[in-house]
Amino acid sequence: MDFPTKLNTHLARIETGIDHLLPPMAVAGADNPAGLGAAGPRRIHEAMRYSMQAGGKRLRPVLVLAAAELFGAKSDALPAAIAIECVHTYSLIHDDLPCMDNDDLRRGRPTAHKKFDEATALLAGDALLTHAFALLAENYPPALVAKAVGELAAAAGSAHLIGGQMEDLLAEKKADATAAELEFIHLSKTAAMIEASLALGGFCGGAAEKDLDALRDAGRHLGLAFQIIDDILDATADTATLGKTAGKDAKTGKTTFVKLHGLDASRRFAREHTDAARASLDRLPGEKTFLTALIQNMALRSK
Ligand code: GRG
Repeated sequence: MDFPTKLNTHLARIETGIDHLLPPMAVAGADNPAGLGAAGPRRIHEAMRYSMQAGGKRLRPVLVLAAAELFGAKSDALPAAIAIECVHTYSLIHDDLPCMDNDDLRRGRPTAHKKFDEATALLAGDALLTHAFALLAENYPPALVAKAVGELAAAAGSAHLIGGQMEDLLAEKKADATAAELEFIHLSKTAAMIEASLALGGFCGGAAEKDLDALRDAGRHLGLAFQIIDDILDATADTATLGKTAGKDAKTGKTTFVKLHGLDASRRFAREHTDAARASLDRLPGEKTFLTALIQNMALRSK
């Protein structure tokens, strides 16, 4: 199967998975104005679905499915793929809130707090984070649950995603963030979740420890390349293409790869990390054509 066909197959599975694996929306009627019932409270489920079903590249869930396939996917990787997309989407909803990045546009749509209100957006993010762990707990055997929950909790917790976001917010307030500080932020905020996506796929596939190491290395390099390219696109692409506000980093004076190193060096760093990610994949068994092409595709992306 060629790359676009395979990618579209994964994407279609992910969209169906999101629809089936998120809490359903109860139908509100005259005798049930809040939409309470078997499906539960309507507004919070609507807000969770609004942000999850707004599109997005679905990089993290595709990585879960593709990594699991490398090893023959002993367990269905779809719930794990949706779980990581839930955590990713929660982080975007919270990042867009007025107390953080205060953004109006995400995935080409009004952000969750603009569409609903701040409290609903906060709760939708909380609910997606919680739901991710329920998906893992409910869909896998105990030994896999323990590994997957530990992996996702570590990537999303205070040492990585949340810690990276905290340091990012602190760095915004000072003009002289260093290259080392910036790399820590990118490793924590961006690369950890991408690394965890490949590791979760590896768990579902039953990967050996040495193969998990190679997957993690590939994820870390892909994550760094991905974030550097995100910085480059923020500086060079337009809002309509990105589906989120472009040029924000320069406007807020934020320290980014582009600000610290310039565009040419940033492009070189992105290429080096992309190459390193591909080299890590080469250490793995199995059919790696799709994952290799995905990494290349991310390096060339325009949004
Ligand atoms: C609020 C806990 C908390 C964390 C927020 C994800 C995040 C941390 C902030 C969003 C802003 C940002 C630049 C994050 C770096 C990671 C990144 C590039 C996220 C966007 O991921 P994409 O491009 O988004 O994969 P889509 O919408 O395509 O899924």
